[in-house]
Amino acid sequence: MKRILITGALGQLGSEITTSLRRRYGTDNVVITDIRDNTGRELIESGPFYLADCRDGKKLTEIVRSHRIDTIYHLAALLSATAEANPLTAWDLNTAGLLTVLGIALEYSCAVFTPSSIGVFGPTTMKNWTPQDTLQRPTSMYGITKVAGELICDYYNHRYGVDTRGVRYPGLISNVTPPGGGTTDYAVDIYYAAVRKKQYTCFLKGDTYLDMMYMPDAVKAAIEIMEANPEKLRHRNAFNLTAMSFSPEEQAGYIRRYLPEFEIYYEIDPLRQAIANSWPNNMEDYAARVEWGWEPEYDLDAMTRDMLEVLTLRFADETNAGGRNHV
Ligand code: NAD
Ligand code: AKB
Repeated sequence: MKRILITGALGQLGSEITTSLRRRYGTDNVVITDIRDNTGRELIESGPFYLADCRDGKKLTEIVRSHRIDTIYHLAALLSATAEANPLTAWDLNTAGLLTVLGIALEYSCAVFTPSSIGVFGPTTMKNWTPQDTLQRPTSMYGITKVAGELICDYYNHRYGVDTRGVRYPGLISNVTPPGGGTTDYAVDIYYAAVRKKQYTCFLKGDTYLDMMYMPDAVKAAIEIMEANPEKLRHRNAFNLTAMSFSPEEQAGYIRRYLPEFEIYYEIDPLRQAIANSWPNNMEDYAARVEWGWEPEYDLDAMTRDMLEVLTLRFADETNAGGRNHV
């Protein structure tokens, strides 16, 4: 049975990974941490939780030792839009946090999952069917920290034998915890606005294509890659991973299949548009499929149907505050 530590556990990804991992490995075997405790009350109260900055090596070491942790899901990071507004904070958190975790993993023989992102690519990368191994010259601070993260994780693997693994997630869409300041946040917000107001004003242009994934698939990937046979993993940090690619206009079209009166408007945010323009339209994820059997379950239609169903139920009765868990 794995004994897991999660950093940044109350965020968009962490909150749903926590629920799934606790169901799979037992609540007491999944210790969660975050720098804040003003949200996620249910998660905090349902099992071991510590307030901890992921750069605080002493505190994390105490937790790893006392809970005999063997696997770390390191999720604490600043996302692309927030990172661009605070570049030096982002550099510090995204790189120093990871180095702290890797140092502890080396000392206590832990495996480490670190999510990378489509943000590792830049304007000189091939935009369509972006390959696994290709040019990575990102122009955003987020992307720079994520490329550094991929490289340092590989380094700890080949130099010290630490079992590091990671995926390049696309934009993640969910209905449990709101997104934390990324360029792809519009693809989540649009469903909430569609259900509550029947209209949405998008900050990206209507023809901006980006890779996306529904949260149940993202959680499945995080679990499957950490359970994969290590001998088969040639690309440890990190695997291209996608489930679908669409533009805001296309997503609005799918929403109209279920809510015909839905309208989309545009008010472009130049900062987030510039970041989106530098990312791939769509990636290929062949290496993940071959090396550990990756296969997504949700496409745009299935995700749209599920998001609208869950949110319609939730907002029909505002007292039903929790989200639905999928995995
Ligand atoms: P998020 O912003 O929703 O959550 C991050 C969490 O980290 C927050 O709960 C925050 O309080 C916590 N945190 C911030 N500073 C911290 C610190 N110093 N110490 C400990 N915790 C701290 O982000 P997310 O969407 O859950 O992303 C998780 C990981 O997945 C990140 O590495 C991100 O780059 C990656 N990722 C996310 C997406 C996406 O669309 N959500 C896509 C690609 C990659
Ligand atoms: C962001 O937009 O910053 C994230 C990501 C794709 O890494 N959602």
